[in-house]
Amino acid sequence: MRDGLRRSPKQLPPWLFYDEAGSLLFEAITTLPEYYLTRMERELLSMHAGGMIAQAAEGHRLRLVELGAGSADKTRTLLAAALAHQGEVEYLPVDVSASALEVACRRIEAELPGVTTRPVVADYTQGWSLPPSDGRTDGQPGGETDKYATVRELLLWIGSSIGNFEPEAAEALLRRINAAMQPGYGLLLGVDLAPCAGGKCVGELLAAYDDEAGVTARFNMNLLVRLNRELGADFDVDRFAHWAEWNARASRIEMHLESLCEQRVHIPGQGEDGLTVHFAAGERMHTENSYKYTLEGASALMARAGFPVVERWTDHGEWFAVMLGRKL
Ligand code: AVI
Repeated sequence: MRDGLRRSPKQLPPWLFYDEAGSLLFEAITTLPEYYLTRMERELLSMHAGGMIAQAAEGHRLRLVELGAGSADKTRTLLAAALAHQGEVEYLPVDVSASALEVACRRIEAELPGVTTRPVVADYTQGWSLPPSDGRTDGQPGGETDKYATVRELLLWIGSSIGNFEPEAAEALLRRINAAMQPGYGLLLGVDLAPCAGGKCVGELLAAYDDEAGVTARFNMNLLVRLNRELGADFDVDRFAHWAEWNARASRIEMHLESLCEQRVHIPGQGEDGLTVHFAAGERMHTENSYKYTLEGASALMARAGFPVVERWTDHGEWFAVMLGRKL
């Protein structure tokens, strides 16, 4: 954070958004009329869950691993389809928040008997290790009553979370994951698509990041509230404003916090850590990128990371896509 505030232009890392208040605000964002991403992805998952699971399984038993599972709300349709496919399902949600995982797992096990949850508390950008499969290790028969000979993993990275990574970082992460996977394992990726003729327009995209009710603005400003509370900084939140813009060249939505006047902010700390930051009037501090891909761009990225696309599902206007890749 201090490093980012010393840079020009200033920037803060987007993972800072997700303290308790920020996570609640994000949940609220996902229900906004303008934030089509969650709604469209949920629709695609519920319409095609059976096909997604069948394509990923190719006649094998699946175990589902989800990166950044959070409340795992949209995952339930996939889990239900996996239950229909194989009777029992192992589900391994990976998330930094132990409490979010606990709530999600309890709810899933209550609602979907036959699903065994095995939460993995980890920051998935830093690597993680999965517990071995539940008595049905890779390549081993699952027992006399098991009609599936082997277990395959399907990695879920949904919610357009890939968009918050620099494309090179996303590719590097997927490559690392791919290296630890067996041939035949799958990746199901949720991708928000770039504006295009016949698809969403820039105005519709921007509205998703600058909603009427101001929830995204509160989400963005919560960064300052958090720095005040946790580091004793003295940001005056009334002197900053939420700013969202479409960067067509980089194909990303950028969120910023704009200083409404010339001001100084102090962040206390020992020695070098203490910091007084000067903001010019109108100066913007960059807080988040949300990259939007073309279908071709997303397919190419997946292929470069070792997951050539075997099928993709989109809405008629191609606003959002869910893509299935498979390690060869
Ligand atoms: C979590 N992530 C996919 C969201 C997005 O759309 O990039 C975060 C977000 N930022 C503002 N609104 C939602």
